[in-house]
Amino acid sequence: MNLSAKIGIIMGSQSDLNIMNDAAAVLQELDIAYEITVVSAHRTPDRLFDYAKTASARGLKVIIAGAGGAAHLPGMVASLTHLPVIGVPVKSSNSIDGWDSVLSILQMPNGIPVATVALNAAKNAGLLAAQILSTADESIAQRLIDYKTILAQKVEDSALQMKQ
Ligand code: RP5
Repeated sequence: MNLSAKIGIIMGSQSDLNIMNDAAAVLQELDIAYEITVVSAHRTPDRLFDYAKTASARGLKVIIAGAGGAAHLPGMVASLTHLPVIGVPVKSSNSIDGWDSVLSILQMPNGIPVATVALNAAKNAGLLAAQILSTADESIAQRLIDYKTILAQKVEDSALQMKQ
């Protein structure tokens, strides 16, 4: 456990790690402390309860939860904490083109929101989590501004190349 972690990244299975690593990578790039682990809603419900119930007291500010199939992990975590939860629908091997994961995470009933990113879009989940933290942290805000400046510069560079 990383006690200074501000963002918790969890996933339903180790098979989601390949996708969820994109969230970790962008947080590393932005120099934001995170913790990452596996918590299965249906295989380890007690672990899920413990993780979500202790998250805020452990210093986490945002939770990113990725899962595939009947992907109830993000919604269940959101039901157990007041922290913002970002859901990453993962296209698992038995999926119906990922729609199972997308709709399971996206279609939360009123009262328990999960901010859902696109299929397999763990990188955007990491960025969104950083943006939430940036509302109370000027240095993270500045790093996000720099990140976006670099993105824009890459487009300008490619436009220039096409012109030549
Ligand atoms: C979900 O089922 C996981 O989030 C994963 O995306 C999918 C398949 O899990 P494994 O059978 O590979 O463990 O619980």
